[in-house]
This record gives sequence, structure tokens and C-alpha cells, in this order.
Amino acid sequence: MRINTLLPLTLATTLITSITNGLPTEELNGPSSPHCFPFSVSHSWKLSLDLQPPPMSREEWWCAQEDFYGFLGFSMPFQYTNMDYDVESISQHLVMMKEQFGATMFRVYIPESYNTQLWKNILQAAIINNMGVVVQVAFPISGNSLSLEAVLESTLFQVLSDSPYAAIAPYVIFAAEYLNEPVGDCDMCAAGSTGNPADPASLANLTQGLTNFRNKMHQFGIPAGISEDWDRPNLMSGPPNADGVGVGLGVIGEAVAPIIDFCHAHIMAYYHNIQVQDAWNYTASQVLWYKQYLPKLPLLISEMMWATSYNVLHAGGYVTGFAVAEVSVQDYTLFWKTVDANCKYLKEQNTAYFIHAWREEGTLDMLNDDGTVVIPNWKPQKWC
Ligand SMILES: *[C@@H]1O[C@H](CO)[C@@H](O)[C@H](O)[C@H]1NC(C)=O
Ligand SMILES: CC(=O)N[C@H]1CO[C@H](CO)[C@@H](O)[C@@H]1O
Repeated sequence: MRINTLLPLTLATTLITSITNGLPTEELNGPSSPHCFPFSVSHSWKLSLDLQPPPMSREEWWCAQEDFYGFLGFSMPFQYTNMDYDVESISQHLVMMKEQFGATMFRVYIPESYNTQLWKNILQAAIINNMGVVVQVAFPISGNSLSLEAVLESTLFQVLSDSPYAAIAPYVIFAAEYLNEPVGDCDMCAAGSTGNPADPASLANLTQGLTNFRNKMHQFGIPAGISEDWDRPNLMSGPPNADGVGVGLGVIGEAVAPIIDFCHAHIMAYYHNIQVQDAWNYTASQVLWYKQYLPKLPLLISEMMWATSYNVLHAGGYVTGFAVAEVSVQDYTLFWKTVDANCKYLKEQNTAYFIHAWREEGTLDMLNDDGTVVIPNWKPQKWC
């Protein structure tokens, strides 16, 4: 535990006393400061329903980067659901994530509702449940009509600059992702291009759009970057080695690395023809790849998944046919429990993760159609 020297002396003294008195270990395995969001053990460290920002800087409010390891929560899709984003509905999901899994944050995935109300409702539900949020401006996938994406940005900027949520939002929003797999899905590929995201016009679109978005988010104090799979040899990563893993940064990786504040990585053994018993080795090796080639960027696994059965939308393995990866409830459970069992490794590597996904992604979902969850009675470790 790091004792924050900025703490009031009395509090620091109490802490030291508690440590020497031998507090239960769960108190020692907590955030580096007992007063920080969203992992605080202090009940007074809460987002305020009156929408007043906390009386401190954003930097003092959020937990230190060293606390961001292990399980954070779920990717929460807002896809296909223009009706399903009222505060009550979002909040019910958040309550389940918190109570059943111990989630402290959620990640907004593909918010397919193009209005300020969506952002306001997400913020309101997060405040009610005292959770941190990663937002994302992502749509369309695999298309280059970017008018909808522009609306997502402008509605978000409007809420951040001029709404009842403007002041508190940077204390709720941890980070902002520009698009979702923009390279893999070729979201910024120039109209009429060959569909190769490394083409000069397409790459210029990506770096320009990302730079503009990041500059704007910095006005609100919020870090920005992309959420992407860097295991794309010759694009994000360099030429492949004998195992097919890209070595070093590729042409797009080189261009993007200097203009992002974090690495939100998609580490997806599921899509790489890897069997479930080998999936952790791939995952752990990828974590090392990010640490080696992007050492200065905070690392968070924003997308990682397994499937409970064949999933026509997300085939996994060879996309042309059935998933090579074994898919069943048992495999899904084994995958996630193995990730959790390696919490100490994730701590050593200062790497946190979201489970992808909560809902709307077919057999990747934790939430079943009947409202139960695929892995009951399981709280993945936040502290280890
Ligand atoms: C993955 O497995 C190989 C072969 O057993 C081993 O040498 C390597 O250290 C493992 N990587 C990680 C990150 O665990
Ligand atoms: C959104 C965006 O920046 N689109 C540009 C992508 O690149 C093409 C070709 O250079 C431009 O015509 C688009 O305006």
C-alpha cells in the first residue's frame, strides 16, 4: 500500500496504526489511497446526485494507474436498442453488474442512439450507482458514411460543455475511445479507397479524426485513444513471426502510438484459432507485447471474449466456418475463471480488463435472455 503524502495527517496516522494493528487483508488489498474513485473503500467517496463535481481536481479524484488491474466490469452495448437507454433500464443492469460481479465501472460499446439524451442517461445511471465509465464514439462499423459518427461526437461534446452534467462528467468518464477497432473495421477508410486502412488517405483520415477528437476531449480533461486489436500484422503490428504474431509496430501502429493517451486493447484468443486451454497463454503473451512496444501507455483490455455456443455474428476462429475454438458454457466459464485466476499476473503487468460483453452480442454475453447470468455466484477479483 502506498500512503499518499497528500492525505491529511490524521488519516495517514490512522492508516499506519491500522496496518500495524493488523487489519483484515482485504483492507490492505485495496486501492493505493482509501480515497479515490471508483475503487474507494470509503462510503463518503461518492458521486453526488445533485450533480456537483467533487471538490478536488480530476487527477486527485481518480484512483492511481497502479490500481487499474484485474476486473473492472463489462462492456455494455447500446447497439440495436434505440428504445433501451432510459435511466431506469441502464441502472437495473448496473445494479446486477455490481451486486453479482462486483463491477466498479462499465464500458459503453457502440452507442447506437444519436442524441444527447443517451449520454445524459448513461451519466445519470453511472452517478446513481457510483460507477466509472469508459465512453466510446463508435458507429458505423465497417462503413465509411461517417455522418452518424459525427453526430455521436457532437452530442457528447454538447453534454460535456453545456448540460447539467457538464461539471461532473469528467469525474464519471474515465476515458474516451475514438471508434471501435477503427483499423480492423476500417471505419476511417477513405470513401472509394481499396479498404486498406494503411492507404495514405485512410490513414490520414484516422489520425486526423483521432487528433481532433482527442484535442476536444482534453478540453474536458478526459484522456482519449482508440480501442483496437493490435495483433494485426502489417497494420497495427509489424510483419508476423512464425506464430503469426506481428513483431514491433506496423505502419498504422507507428502513426497512432504518439496520438493516444492509453492503450485499450482487444486481446481476442477467440478469433485467433486458439483452443480454450491455450487462450491464457496467448492473452498473457499479448499483454507482454503491449508492454514491450507501447511501454508508456496505460494498458487496459477493453475487449476479450469467449462464446457459450456458436455465434453467427461472431464466428470466432476461421470466420468462414464454425468456430475452431471450443464453445460451450463450460468453455466460457473456464476461459473467464482462468483470466480471474491470473489476477496476480495482471497486477504485475498493471493491466485491467472488461468482460465483453454484458448483452446484445449473442453468445458472447454474460446475461442470458431469461435474465440469469452464464456464470452465477462468481465475483472476479478486483484486488489480489
Ligand atoms: C506461453 O507458453 C510458452 C510455452 O510453454 C512459454 O514458454 C511462455 O512463457 C508462455 N507465455 C506466457 C506469457 O505465459
Ligand atoms: C472524415 C474524413 O476525414 N474524410 C476524408 C477521408 O479522406 C478522403 C480522401 O482524402 C476525404 O475526401 C474525406 O473527406
